Amino acid sequence: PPSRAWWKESVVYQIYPASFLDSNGDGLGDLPGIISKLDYIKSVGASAVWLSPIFKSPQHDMGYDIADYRDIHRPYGSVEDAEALIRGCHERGIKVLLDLVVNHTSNEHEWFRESRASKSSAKRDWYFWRDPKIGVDGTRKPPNNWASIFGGSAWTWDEQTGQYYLSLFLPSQPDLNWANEEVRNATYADMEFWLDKGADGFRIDSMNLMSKHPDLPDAPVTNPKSEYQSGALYFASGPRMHEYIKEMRTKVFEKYNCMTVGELGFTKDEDSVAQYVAKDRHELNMLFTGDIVDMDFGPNHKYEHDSFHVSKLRAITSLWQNAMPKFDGWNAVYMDNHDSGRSLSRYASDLPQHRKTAAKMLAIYLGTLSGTLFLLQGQEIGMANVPESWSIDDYVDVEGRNYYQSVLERRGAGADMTDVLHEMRLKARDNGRLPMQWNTEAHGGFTKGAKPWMRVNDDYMEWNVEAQDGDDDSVLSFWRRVLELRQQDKDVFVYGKYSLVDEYKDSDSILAYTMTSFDGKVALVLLNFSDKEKKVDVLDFCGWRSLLKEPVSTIGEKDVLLRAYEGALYCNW
Ligand code: ISL
Repeated sequence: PPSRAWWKESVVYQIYPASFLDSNGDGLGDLPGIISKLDYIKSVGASAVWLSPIFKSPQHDMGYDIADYRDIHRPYGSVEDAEALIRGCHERGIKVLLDLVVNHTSNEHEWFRESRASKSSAKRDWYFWRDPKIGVDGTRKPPNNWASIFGGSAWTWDEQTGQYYLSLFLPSQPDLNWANEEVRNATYADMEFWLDKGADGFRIDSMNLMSKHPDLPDAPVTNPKSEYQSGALYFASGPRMHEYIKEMRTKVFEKYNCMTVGELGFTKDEDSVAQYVAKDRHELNMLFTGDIVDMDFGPNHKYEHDSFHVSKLRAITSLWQNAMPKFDGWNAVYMDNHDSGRSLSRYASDLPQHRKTAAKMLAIYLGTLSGTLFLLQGQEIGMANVPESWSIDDYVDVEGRNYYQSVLERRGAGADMTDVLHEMRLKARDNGRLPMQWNTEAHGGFTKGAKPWMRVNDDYMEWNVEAQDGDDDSVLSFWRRVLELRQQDKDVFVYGKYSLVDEYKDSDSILAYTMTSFDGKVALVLLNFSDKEKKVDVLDFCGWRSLLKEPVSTIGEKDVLLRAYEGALYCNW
């Protein structure tokens, strides 16, 4: 039998607080709004929630720029509201994961204010301060050539003390210096503050960026078109990374029965991943590897064009499903989060004729894989990306807008930007952050106020929770059934052994695999990732039973007919 744990069996529902439900009409979601929907979340089949940052923040990056780890962003509520939320979850058997953003703080955090005050500040070393370089022409240059992940240099000039500070994301998100022991201990204390209030664990933001190469060397030129280069080689999974995680684990995690999931950008290979999650490493429970969300990112940049292909998904799925058992690691199974477009619109289809079928197919894919399952709010009702008709003014996220602006500057005012908007329509972070569509009232019932903080998707009249709740054929009802099956047969799905169906391992449209429990139960998963009807030969599986109502054709004959973007799930028990 597998080694079981509550955090392995959890279905985690990601809440994007700004966009979940506005209870007071100010246009922004809030904690009381979330509290009022806990029964709904439970009814979907979730057993945990992950809250994107709710802490005090000037919101230059939607709360991923924290000014006080022990206080709540006022428009979301108070510390008491957060406590009530945790209580409300626990009463329903729902665990609570908070977003731990400690690679950087906001520039409005007290630590940074002190650090910035003078070169001799006791907290100067809490961040990365460096003298400028002087160019051949005598001009001031950043200390190295690293690019910020959000565009421009990764260094911000500070006039007052005549030095630059490192900010891998926005200038308002200075990187903390984890090599400084005081920084680490202060952070641990803030973590315990929330664990003591009952939080059950953390999603750790940008986790592998916390150890930088001590010399901060220039990065090799990989993008000759750009003045600044990706410094990932020197700031991702750096030399002391594992030392920090082990320390965090002994000093904090082990004192609580808590769950940890690290966000792992840039690092994608099996050996490096094993170092974070192999059981005998005693580091983290699981990771979000970025590969599943960047299958259609361009070679140099997210918003450059590349196409999704089922072979990529098959390779990534097989890689992690097969890898984890080798070192007794654990998968985080997911496709969507707040940093990209929705998988339905990017990897399947949100066209009216396919949308419902495709959303159900993705539910089968996610719901049958081994690991801890993460859903993004709205995924359970088949929410889709913004429509093609939205203009740049409808997008609010800084990443996409910065990119658009940089291309516009390069091309010149008035240039045709259709191609850029098209890529944003697929991949912009706004897509994952759209307000929840609850019903057919104004703004999808997300807010009773006049103006939501960001535009609600145009399709809410048709695609909303209320319309799907009692409809047996809806995406929501389908997700509920899939999650029920997953719970009923954990040994097949959560803990099962994955194996590709040989005949389809090179197919350009079908992803087919089996999941097998330690005691011989087998489930067969067939997924059609093409917009054509496909006949799938299942001779070896004849006589098996369908676990779901769909597809219409049965497995009694030699072939199963899958409609465009249709999935099927069979079992031998
Ligand atoms: O969003 C990305 C690509 O579009 C990623 O590169 C992302 O920036 C990276 O995975 C880190 O993301 C996390 O930290 C950021 C924050 O903006 C993201 O929302 C968060 O998920 C800085 O805190």
